[in-house]
Amino acid sequence: MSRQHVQSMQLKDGIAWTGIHVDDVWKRKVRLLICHAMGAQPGFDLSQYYPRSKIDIIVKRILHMDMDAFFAAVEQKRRPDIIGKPVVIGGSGDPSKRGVVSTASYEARKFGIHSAMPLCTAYKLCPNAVFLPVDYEEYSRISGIIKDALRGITPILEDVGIDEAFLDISDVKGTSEEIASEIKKKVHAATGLTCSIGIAQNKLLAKIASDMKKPDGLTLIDEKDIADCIWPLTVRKLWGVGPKTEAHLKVLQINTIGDLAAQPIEALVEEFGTAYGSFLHSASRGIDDSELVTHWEPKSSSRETTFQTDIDNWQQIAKHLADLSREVSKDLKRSGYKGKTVTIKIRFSDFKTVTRAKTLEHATDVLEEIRKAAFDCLGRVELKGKKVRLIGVRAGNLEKADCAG
Ligand code: TTP
Ligand code: MG
Repeated sequence: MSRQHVQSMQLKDGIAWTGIHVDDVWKRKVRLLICHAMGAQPGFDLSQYYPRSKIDIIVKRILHMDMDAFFAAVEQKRRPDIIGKPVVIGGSGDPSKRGVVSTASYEARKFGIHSAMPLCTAYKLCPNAVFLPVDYEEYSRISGIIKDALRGITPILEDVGIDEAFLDISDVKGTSEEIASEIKKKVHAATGLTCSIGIAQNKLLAKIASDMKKPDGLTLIDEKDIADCIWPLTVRKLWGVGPKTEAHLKVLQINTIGDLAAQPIEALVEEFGTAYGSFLHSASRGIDDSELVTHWEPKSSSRETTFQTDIDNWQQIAKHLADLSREVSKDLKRSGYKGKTVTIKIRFSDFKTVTRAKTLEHATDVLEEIRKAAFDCLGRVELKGKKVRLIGVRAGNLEKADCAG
């Protein structure tokens, strides 16, 4: 165990032990060793004696999953005629109009097209690409299916974005390769799409790893790989380093993660302050003790509908608004929350979107109150001569129902 960082740790019954950042091979050995020292029989549950959290400090195995060219892949899946073609998703899908690229299929990326590029630039690079509008509702639906499939592997999941998640697989049976293969199979069976996976001892390294062999990749990183695999990468690959920090570091002639790791902590603290300077110092060495965030208090509860055909009939609009209010009320009751602000969203056929909000005196989950507020809001939207593509209702400013008045 000569490579391991050793720190002293005292286990519950007084056996002196060494807390260690172990790689995959050592994980089982550490568990076995503890069990052996306790004279344990097969089937013995170590967690009865040592709190899970303490053992996890030693043996964490974190997996990061990120879908490949997500929005474009969803579109290619539902329109087989555009499989294998350069596909660009962004704005209203019309490159002669304003808007930026949300994502591009791997075929389109060969032309230099990437996220956040103006649609008109993408068109110049590849006029034959298929340009499509963003259908956020559909991507969210597929995202939900993917997260459900992942929860079948472990409930210890942090939902970090529409197409990515962290899973703590420390206690999942099987090798890292077996678990990754199981996830890829499940995601593909549920959606027909591919994903890339990174596995490491913490979130920071797992996130970098999942991006290393895209698409349909699997990368395992452990401590001994940091110098060879992580240090040559640009500082932007570190989660938490954005364009501003990148520019700041460039001025200091720090371009790679290795350049950053070579800096004394004092220099980074002086340049970036105590918190961020220390973060940069640890991150560049692959150190990250952050836990998975598996539960968030909801900020709002919302429902929306996109119509097959745009509508301009007030009766129809009113009916949908009433239905959505009913669903929001049900969702709130189910989750035990009440909302104080009701907001409606109307998207017209030209993709212009307006929102109107009403704040109530008390937080509520009562259908009549939500519906009345939604209709008050609708009365403040100019509908004349316009066709509606989408309607949404949201209850925000949430309070726990048992605390709300
Ligand atoms: P990413 O995972 O960053 O990109 P991606 O899934 O399209 O491609 P990759 O294979 O490299 O992971 O983002 C997920 C989705 O989020 C992406 O499909 C579209 C959306 N998105 C934007 O709308 N704007 C952006 O600037 C980025 C980066 C992503
Ligand atoms: Mg992705």
